[in-house]
Amino acid sequence: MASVAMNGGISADGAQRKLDAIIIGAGFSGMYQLHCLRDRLGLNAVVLEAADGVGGTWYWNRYPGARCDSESHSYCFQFSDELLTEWEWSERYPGQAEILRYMNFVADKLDLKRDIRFKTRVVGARYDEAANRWTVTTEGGETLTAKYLITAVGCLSSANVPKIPGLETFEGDWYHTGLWPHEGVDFSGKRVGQIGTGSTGIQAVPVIAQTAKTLTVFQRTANYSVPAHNAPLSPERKRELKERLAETRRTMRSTPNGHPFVIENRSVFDVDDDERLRIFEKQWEMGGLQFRAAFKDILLDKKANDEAANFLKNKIRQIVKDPETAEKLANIDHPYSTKRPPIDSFYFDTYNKPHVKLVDVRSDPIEAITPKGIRLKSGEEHELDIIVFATGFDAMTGSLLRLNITGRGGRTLSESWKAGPTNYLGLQVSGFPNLFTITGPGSPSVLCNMPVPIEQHVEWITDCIDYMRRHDVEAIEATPEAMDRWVAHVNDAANATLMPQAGHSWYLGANVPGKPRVFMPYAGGMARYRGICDDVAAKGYEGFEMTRASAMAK
Ligand code: N01
Repeated sequence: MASVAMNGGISADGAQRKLDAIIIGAGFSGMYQLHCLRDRLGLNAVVLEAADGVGGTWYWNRYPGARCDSESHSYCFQFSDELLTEWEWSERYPGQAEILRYMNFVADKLDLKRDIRFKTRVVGARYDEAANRWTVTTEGGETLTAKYLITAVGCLSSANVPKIPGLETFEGDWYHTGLWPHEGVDFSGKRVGQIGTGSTGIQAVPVIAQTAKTLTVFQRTANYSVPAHNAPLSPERKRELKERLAETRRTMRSTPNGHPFVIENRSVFDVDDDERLRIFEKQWEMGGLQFRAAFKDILLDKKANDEAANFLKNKIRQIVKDPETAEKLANIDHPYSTKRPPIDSFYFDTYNKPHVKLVDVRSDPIEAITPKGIRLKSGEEHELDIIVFATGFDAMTGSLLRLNITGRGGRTLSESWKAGPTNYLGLQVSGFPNLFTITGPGSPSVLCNMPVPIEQHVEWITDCIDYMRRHDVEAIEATPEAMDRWVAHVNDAANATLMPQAGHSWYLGANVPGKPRVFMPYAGGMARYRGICDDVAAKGYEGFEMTRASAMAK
């Protein structure tokens, strides 16, 4: 053990200790990666985190209604029975504040915070070929160096505020859901406008409507949603979940999306119309993301998808009383679940409130933000006191590119990814030795219940570094050929589904003007992906070039 107290890579006397690994980000990924490298492998590792606390996405996303769409018993670390048994969730779906408490519980339990440097934003990382080390620069101008650089920056952490002319002239207040003020926002007596109806916007609308004087929702793309049916967990349910920990873990590891439910082994047209309706009704009553698990072909066959889509559109028409508003909400242009499917708590019902209004900005786009509010192309102006941007993220690549990473030969990651992200297994990019990207593009990540791919990635990276140390390997780097094969496989996996048909989804990068259109996550399923990664490791890290110490010295 070190004799001087360490804090985030700096010893008490201010000197920097020689680091083996720098991890960027203290969300689920960074916390577990630190635990694995430090406590399992005995490495000197530090986490650099921009925020002043752990939590990652749950630290920043404090918007009204922020809640996880994965069920609480599955939205947590599975690697430790102790953590699983000691922690108790209160609701079916965990709210933001409870998740943050959970993450602090884990960080304290594993004594992680002493090796996390908070309020330390990384602004650059450069690979030094001669030294085989990464030099990381922080916003405060410090530099730290380490052999391994591991990004744990999340897939949805680079907020996307659309460049609408006139925002700077707005006399009211505006907020992005992903950068929400910690002290909260008081909507009472205010005329609120919300742009965006993705998973976030759909969660925020019912809560903002509770206190706002008026709420105007600006909808560009209508969206499906299934009720979450969130509720406190009863003592019986809590007991049952504790008794079934091992079974839940097994299910989560065997399903394509890491959720604790299985996809039924039947097709939509295996059953007649009445039976299908009965099944959809049952799923609707059950609520949550498992709606899509009622049949195995909803994401594969357009006709099958139409059945689910029409059922959900009819639900909107039944819930929303004003037919014109109902039609705007049900006028959905993409197959169900080809964009991330939201779940909600009284989203559509909220439009029955007299002070809540829906504006279709597909037919009449937002032209400008004025000092008084939002003006549409037709000239119609909406006067507002507060604008909420629920406009999503520069997903999957945004948070990596803003780290300004430079690899071998001075080549930057943004140059390498000019035409879209390319890598091997979502984990490594050729030209960037010893850089690992947890849940990078090309990995299943966002198509899953996130803790599952995160744990798998972290464990794979840990095993890989352990292997390197035991085999005298100094550097690992994906080969260009392995990358090309993987990118082709990622494309094939996406094209085998209906997902690329949602042309404006953030899966394709289409929500950010100028971003290359590439289907980013791996749609082949988590269980299959895990098998591929295991196989690569079992074959001595096939597709990676390993440089031994003896070769380095030459
Ligand atoms: O972002 P989004 P999000 N003018 O990109 C609209 C995860 N999440 O923050 O579809 C007008 O999905 C945009 O319209 P369009 C989850 O993975 C998880 O809601 O581009 N509108 C869309 O309606 C989710 O998928 C949980 O036409 C504009 C909305 O803004 C991901 O986060 C909870 C616009 C953006 O939707 C992102 O969801 C919540 C413009 N200029 C979220 N620009 C969990 O449960 C954008 N829009 C863990």
